[in-house]
Amino acid sequence: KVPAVAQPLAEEPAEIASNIRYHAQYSPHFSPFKFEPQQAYYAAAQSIRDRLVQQWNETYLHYHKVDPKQTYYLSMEFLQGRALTNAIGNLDIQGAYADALNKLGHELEEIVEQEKDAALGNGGLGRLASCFLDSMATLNLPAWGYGLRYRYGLFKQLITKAGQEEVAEDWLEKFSPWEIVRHDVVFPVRFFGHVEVLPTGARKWVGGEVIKALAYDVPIPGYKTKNTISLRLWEAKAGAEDFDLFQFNDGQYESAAQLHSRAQQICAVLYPGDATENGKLLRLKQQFFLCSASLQDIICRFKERKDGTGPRQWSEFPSKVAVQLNDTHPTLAIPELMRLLMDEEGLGWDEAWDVTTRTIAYTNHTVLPEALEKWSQAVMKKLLPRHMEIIEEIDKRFMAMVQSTRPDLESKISSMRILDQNPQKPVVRMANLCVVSGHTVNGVAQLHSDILKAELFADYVSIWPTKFQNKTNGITPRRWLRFCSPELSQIITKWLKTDQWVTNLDLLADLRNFADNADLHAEWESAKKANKQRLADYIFRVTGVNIDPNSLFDIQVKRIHEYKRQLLNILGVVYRYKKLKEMSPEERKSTTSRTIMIGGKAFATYTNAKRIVKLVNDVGAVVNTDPEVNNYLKVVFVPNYNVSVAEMLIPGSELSQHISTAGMEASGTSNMKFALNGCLIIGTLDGANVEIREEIGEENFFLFGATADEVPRLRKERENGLFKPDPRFEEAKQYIRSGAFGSYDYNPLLDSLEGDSGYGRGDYFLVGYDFPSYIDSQEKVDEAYKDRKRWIKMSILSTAGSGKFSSDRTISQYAKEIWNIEECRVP
Ligand code: DL6
Repeated sequence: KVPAVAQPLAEEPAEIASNIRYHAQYSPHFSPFKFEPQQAYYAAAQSIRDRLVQQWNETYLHYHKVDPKQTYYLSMEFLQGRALTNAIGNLDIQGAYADALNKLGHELEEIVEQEKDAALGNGGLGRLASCFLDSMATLNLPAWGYGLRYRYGLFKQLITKAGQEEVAEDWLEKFSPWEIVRHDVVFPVRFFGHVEVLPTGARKWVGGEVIKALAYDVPIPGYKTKNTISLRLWEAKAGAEDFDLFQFNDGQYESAAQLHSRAQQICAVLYPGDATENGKLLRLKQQFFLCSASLQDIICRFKERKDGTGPRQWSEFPSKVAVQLNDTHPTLAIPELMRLLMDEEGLGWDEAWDVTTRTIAYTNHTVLPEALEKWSQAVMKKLLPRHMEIIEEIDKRFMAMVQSTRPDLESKISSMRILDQNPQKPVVRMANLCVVSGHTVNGVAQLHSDILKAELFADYVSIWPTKFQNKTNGITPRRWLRFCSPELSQIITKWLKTDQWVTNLDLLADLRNFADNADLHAEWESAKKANKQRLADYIFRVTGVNIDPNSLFDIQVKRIHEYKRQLLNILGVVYRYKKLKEMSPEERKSTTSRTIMIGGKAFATYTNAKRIVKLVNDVGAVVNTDPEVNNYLKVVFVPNYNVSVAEMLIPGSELSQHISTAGMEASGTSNMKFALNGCLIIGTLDGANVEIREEIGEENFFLFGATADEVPRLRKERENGLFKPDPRFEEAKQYIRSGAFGSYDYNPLLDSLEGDSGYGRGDYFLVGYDFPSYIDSQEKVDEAYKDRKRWIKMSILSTAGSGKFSSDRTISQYAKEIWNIEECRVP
């Protein structure tokens, strides 16, 4: 029995203001005598949360009644960013809240800045999951996100003389007003222990340690719809019964609360360092914790929504439940679902396998070998003995199936197996487990999906040709245009005579009709200017560097990785700087002034990535203080890149760099955000760049570099000493080696472009090979920028061609082609 819900909520600014005041006064979090921006933020957020809770309740009551098939998106990462602007935007109450805050003596713009980013993810994969939630809600799809409530999310990046330093980012320092703890949603999750055979012959996992998973719901409102779905985050807890009062009173404080401290470790941080065995074990624990709690919850919901005709049949499960694994991180959902069905619900192997394989689908997000998860069989056996048995059985049955039906694959079996029996290091290959057990496997851009089928999963394709699909990634147009660039949005709405593009992004194509219109050009340029000025002010605030809003704003922001080639960018900058130095003052005046901004976090133990961060900072320190050139070139490292910083950078960008070695970036999604905001792209034929270029027109894309199918041959040639470097490449490296940017020893970093890159071969990422075409392409950028009319037209056409990259399109395809779910709109 659920009590009636809908209470009328304040609509008028005066009523909203009084509701905010109510929260400021009665909220237990702050003393009621202050109403500074921070208190105003928390009070406003709580007032907005009331609305979200109401919509959430209505949504779930409705789902309960209709009992549709639902999708559960399991992800170890959700990069949510800030919630306030998004919530009032989606609820369509932005104006009323701005006015209400005004009445209380505050500006909305200042209030939203008080919110800390919820950074429960690393980069593209986590942000994609968050964009997907926004689209699922907006499309009224019955869906849930499941993740972990990390105490500390992605680290905060400080830039010091030494380069990048990491400190814990305390997003829950005070509290998060966006989550609702559900004390009635708690599941036990077991670790370690052993397997017992019951008299019936059934197997049962017993003993070990049992930690509680407690649910926190973050409501996710759709855009201008009542549907509000949930991101359910699990926190690990131990109970009072696990606290040894006797030991505590005996002064043994630590051992008295051992399980409490072990529970705390599980959700302490996103990505614990996994260089040690302990670190690996903890990461595996996290993954299992997510899978087990989520599946128990899903099964509970499945059972509770019976139609009155008696208990549900398990064979119905796949027609009510779709589980999507976001990469291999939640792979343990497969053996856990098998275990729950067999050991807890009493199904036989065949029935459980049928249910599991019709329920689970897997998205691959990378072809990088080091990112394809493999877990030691020994660790798995120790932590999850029953799951290891199940995995062994899946492996055994898979082998038998291949041997009996496909003798031609005999020589491939050892690499296709789930268990890698290498005697030195026997591991479980998680991607193989997903491919064998999932009904669908998808890549995240056409090129990436083609590579998966042709290379990584080629042998499986011959067994299951229809299992493999492509779902090109997308981004939510709400956060990534409508809310982050209100100026440009207004212009688009004005010229298209509708704001329907916010939920039907294909409508942007009609902007092509006005691509030469001088009035649109003037408005477009003025919106861009305003965004550039806002960005320049921000850069000055966070770095102290003054940048010229009339210069070309050129941005590369993403995780720092050698395959993403920030090193190519900065070598290009060094080359540009050297050429500027060699020019006469008159010659310099005819160049295109540029401000190059690079931002991103390097994984804490990734040495070369950290050296790249340091190099960008060192180059900036020299260039920005060189009076000969600093009117023509500035180089800024944007610290602590996160979702909120992206929302500031992207609207103000004019050129963005997506320059990975072809074949290595699965998709990229920032390329879509930049293009949508009218920013031109310089890039390789990699990931979603390929499709972006097709959509916006090749004449509007600055292309360079080797193609994916050329890469293996070029690497071979390089290994065989057949590569002849361009003199400009040598010149740039030499300039750094000469100490032009300080005394830090960059030789090991530069040597990676020549000798051993750590991947066993020199310049594995082909920076040297692509350098000359990159420089040539950058010269074309400089020329194009001088022709304002041409540039603005290209910018408009970039936005006009971005319709395909809405996550609404991506999610509609998942819904139809993988999940088989339908809209379930709250009346
Ligand atoms: O699909 C989202 C995102 C892609 O856009 C990036 O190209 C890709 O690198 C990223 N993949 C990962 C995988 N990491 N692991 N494991 O983050 O996914």
